[in-house]
Amino acid sequence: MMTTTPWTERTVAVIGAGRSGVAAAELLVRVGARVRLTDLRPRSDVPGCGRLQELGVDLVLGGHPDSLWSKVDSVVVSPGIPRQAPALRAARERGLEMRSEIELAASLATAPALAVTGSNGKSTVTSMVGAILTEAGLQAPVCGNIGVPFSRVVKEQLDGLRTVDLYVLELSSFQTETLVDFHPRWAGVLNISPDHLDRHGELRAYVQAKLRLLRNCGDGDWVVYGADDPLLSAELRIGGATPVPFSARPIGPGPAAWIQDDWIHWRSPDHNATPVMACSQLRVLGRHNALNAAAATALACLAGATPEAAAAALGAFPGLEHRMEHCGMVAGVACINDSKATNVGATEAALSGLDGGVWLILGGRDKGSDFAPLRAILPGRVRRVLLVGEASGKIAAALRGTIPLLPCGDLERAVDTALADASPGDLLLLAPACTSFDQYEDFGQRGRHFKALVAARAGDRSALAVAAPTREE
Ligand code: UMA
Ligand code: ADP
Repeated sequence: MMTTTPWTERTVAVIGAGRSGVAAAELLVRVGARVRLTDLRPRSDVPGCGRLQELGVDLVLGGHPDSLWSKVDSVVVSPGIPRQAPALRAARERGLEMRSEIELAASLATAPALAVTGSNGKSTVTSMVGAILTEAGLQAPVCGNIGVPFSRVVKEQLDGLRTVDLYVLELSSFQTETLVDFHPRWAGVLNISPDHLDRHGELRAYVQAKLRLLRNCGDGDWVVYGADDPLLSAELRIGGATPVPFSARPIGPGPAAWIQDDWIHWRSPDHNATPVMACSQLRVLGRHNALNAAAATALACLAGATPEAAAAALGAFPGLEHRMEHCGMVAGVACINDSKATNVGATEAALSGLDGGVWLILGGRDKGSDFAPLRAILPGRVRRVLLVGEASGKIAAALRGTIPLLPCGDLERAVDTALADASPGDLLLLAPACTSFDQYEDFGQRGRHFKALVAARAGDRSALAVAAPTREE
């Protein structure tokens, strides 16, 4: 049965036919809107066109012609489209109401939302929260930036294919920067370190974009935040919501999660402090992941889980692919795939938990980052930096004079160079502080390539004969 919604009978232009745009178009059809879906990409590059047309979606592909706007009432925008894009400028000039895909889904959602943002750890924490809430017996689909569009989950709910107690959303800065009415009952802001400056321009705009998540939070809402992050603590404005810090040290007196003597602790809003689990029981690697587990415990317990459910789910949580993923040993050298470390903060976190003997692969496509902060963390931990991809020159300029830098060009040469000289007990770490888009489709493809290179070399040092690249210094 079709219920009338604010979108019913309206003509809506959906900009971008990627995952979000397609899910938004399908949701809009479901609630009785007339949908025009447009993308710069030609029809041959947009999968599923036949199905969309069968649903009645009008496709305008290969560009955004003026005819696109005829009779349009509202516009729904995909997160990957920057504010300055000509299509959005054209919509603004016509005075059209614009909403993000997240706002569209939220306007039709029927359960409360728990939303997580931050520069690093979002996917890990949202997945942990989802696992804890599932353990606690709640229907809590994990969606958003993690890869499953919010609109798809809301449509499945309207179709009667799933029930939802609460949505667990990962939101990127591309998704928070355009929020208007979205109102999470539980918000998590994990940390803020520079990222996506190629899109947001300056750090201030990036920070403001992230903190927009909290604009509608007030009485009765909860804001879980990383209390050890100086930038976040300085900029955070919580208003009437209840602040719930998480920290690597005991913190209080109100509700909080913290780590003490290598245990995760939780103090509930009614002042019950509980030791939840030992960090050594976590399967994920690194101190940052223990903090992620503390943040997830706070969010999930506020949303209805028990500390026991948190301990059970976190003790079984295997970690996500491409995040500090132990992917094999080659002649005593442990290989770790952290391909998702696409900014400097993530690389720092990866290194901060390691003591020494690291062969670090850095590089790829630069996002307007300052690599100089890595200078402080390399000495004593990293033996050699192996440089790959477009950003090699910029990184070399930023790190020169710290430790030896070896320009390798691509991942295969970097892996072989490291494994040829590394000693048993050393560690080969792909945590590149850059995106993969110069050489790969995405971080997943880069991580899988790294794992394949490691697997092919496991146990076979004779296969490592490579010409050593020129030493940078
Ligand atoms: N396009 C136009 N006109 C323009 C500009 C772009 O038509 O002027 C088109 C592009 O050709 C593309 C579409 O618009 O087809 C934009 O799609 P999109 O980039 O918004 O990508 P989606 O496939 O919809 O995926 C998005 C998120 N992508 C981005 O934010 C870049 C996915 O996050 C998310 O999983 C998905 O929605 C579901 O919610 C990915 C990501 O890389 C994982 N996120 C960034 C990150 O994590 O760092 C922010
Ligand atoms: P996001 O979804 O925010 O990109 P992920 O969980 O996918 O976060 O992790 C992205 C990268 O950040 C990985 O390299 C991971 O090892 C690293 N990371 C995870 N949690 C943290 C954290 N709390 N602080 C810093 N880096 C982190």
